[in-house]
Amino acid sequence: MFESSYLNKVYNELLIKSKNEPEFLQAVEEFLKSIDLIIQDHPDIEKYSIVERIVEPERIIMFRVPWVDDNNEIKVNRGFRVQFNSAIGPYKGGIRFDKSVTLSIMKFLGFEQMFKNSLTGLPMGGGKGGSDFSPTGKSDHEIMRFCQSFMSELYRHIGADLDVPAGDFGVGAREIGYLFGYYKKLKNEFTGAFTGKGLSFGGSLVRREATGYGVCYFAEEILKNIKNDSLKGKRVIVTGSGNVGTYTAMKAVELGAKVIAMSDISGYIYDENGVDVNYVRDIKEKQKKNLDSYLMYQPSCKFVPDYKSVWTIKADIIFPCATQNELGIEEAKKIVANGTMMVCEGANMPTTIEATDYLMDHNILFAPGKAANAGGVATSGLEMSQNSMRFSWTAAEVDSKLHSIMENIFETCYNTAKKVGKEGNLVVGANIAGFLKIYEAMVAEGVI
Ligand code: NDP
Ligand code: 2IT
Repeated sequence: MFESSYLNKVYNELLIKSKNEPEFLQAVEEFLKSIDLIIQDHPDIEKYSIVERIVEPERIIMFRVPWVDDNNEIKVNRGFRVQFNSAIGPYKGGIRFDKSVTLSIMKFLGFEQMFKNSLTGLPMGGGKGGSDFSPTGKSDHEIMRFCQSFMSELYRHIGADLDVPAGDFGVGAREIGYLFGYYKKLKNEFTGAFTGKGLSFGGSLVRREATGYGVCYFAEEILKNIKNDSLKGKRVIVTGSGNVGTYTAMKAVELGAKVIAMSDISGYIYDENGVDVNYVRDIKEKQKKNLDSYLMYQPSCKFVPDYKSVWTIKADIIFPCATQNELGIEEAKKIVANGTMMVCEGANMPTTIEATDYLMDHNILFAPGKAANAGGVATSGLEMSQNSMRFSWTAAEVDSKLHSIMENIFETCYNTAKKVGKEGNLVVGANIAGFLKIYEAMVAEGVI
């Protein structure tokens, strides 16, 4: 599979050890395809068994999360925290609540997070956590009781200098409030052991918007540097209307693009005149409804109750911001046939390996999530700095730091790809650049 016999050996062993972890194996395979290009020039990678070590999480915590629902019935979920790698800083990464959560999904997310965090240039290691609990349809009290039970175990494994969780799919402001509140009570101290906090208790301005804003800043860098172009006037599709999708859509509009379609689990809305992205945010954040309710606001818009068919719409740029593997080979073929210019990932690993190769083979500009969506965790890093300093930056200050971090990530990925003879291949650039810093730290820190 790989040119390097060392990588083949390590990956074949992992195939056996992690045979029930398809998402994790997918993330590792995609990463190793890039590392294959530099392995000959870096004999220390094999000498120090870096790949064997980097694919093995430093620690995995799995725990029971019992809670009582509104009917007084006892429910049990499974909780996870994967502390993947702390070579360059404390473990850092979000918490996901969704019924699909498995150890494989936690490990793939923790693995990706490690390289993403390295790319930000900030001192953060990689981790991820979550539970197979779905907040959808639960009352506020049920969610609070669940979060408290989850934290009653997790609190002993996290801390401002140890492991700093944040939100992810299914974990937004409400959940973070309940999780942080209980952490604070159990530890009996107020420290920045969580990011994405509310503004009244240590959160950073622009953290809520940061992932989506960063996705657009990254897309702008690609267009500017590779095509001498910009988002202005581009017709855009955004999949997923959660935290990442909503703020990607809002920033895209601010930068002059027209968002013609957005999706959620209930289906997609399509309007050639442009979707009112502020109203979509209102539906999802305040009304907590499905996108079909957009029709009441704008009856001329089209609603299709099948999120999968959103890929048939013709657009210049697609931002997949929903979930892993939402864009497979069939979707990629439609995207190419539609003459799309760029796919810029807002979600983590939304594109399968086959689809990624197909898109890039057909000259579609492709931005991998671990680079394009790094603005969220980068701003989490800025929140950690502000908490340590007991100080807050203004929105303009945070936004400008976020903007320059995204510019730097683009430049790093672009230059790294060029150096290994793959100019324009940002997947290779992101994987290699993210890895090299961790590798150097792992060699320096010894066999641990
Ligand atoms: P949210 O829970 O806020 O939103 C997820 C959205 O996706 C919801 O609108 C949901 O619909 C929708 N959805 C779920 N599955 C599908 C699907 N197959 N097709 C279309 N829509 C779908 O999550 P986030 O926005 O936080 O996360 C989205 C992705 O971005 C994840 O991959 C996450 O790991 C990644 N990410 C998140 C970051 C963050 O800071 N939050 C940072 C970097 C990456 P409905 O509303 O109907 O449930
Ligand atoms: O995937 C991600 O980068 C996130 N969910 C954000 C992590 C963070 O710690 O802010």
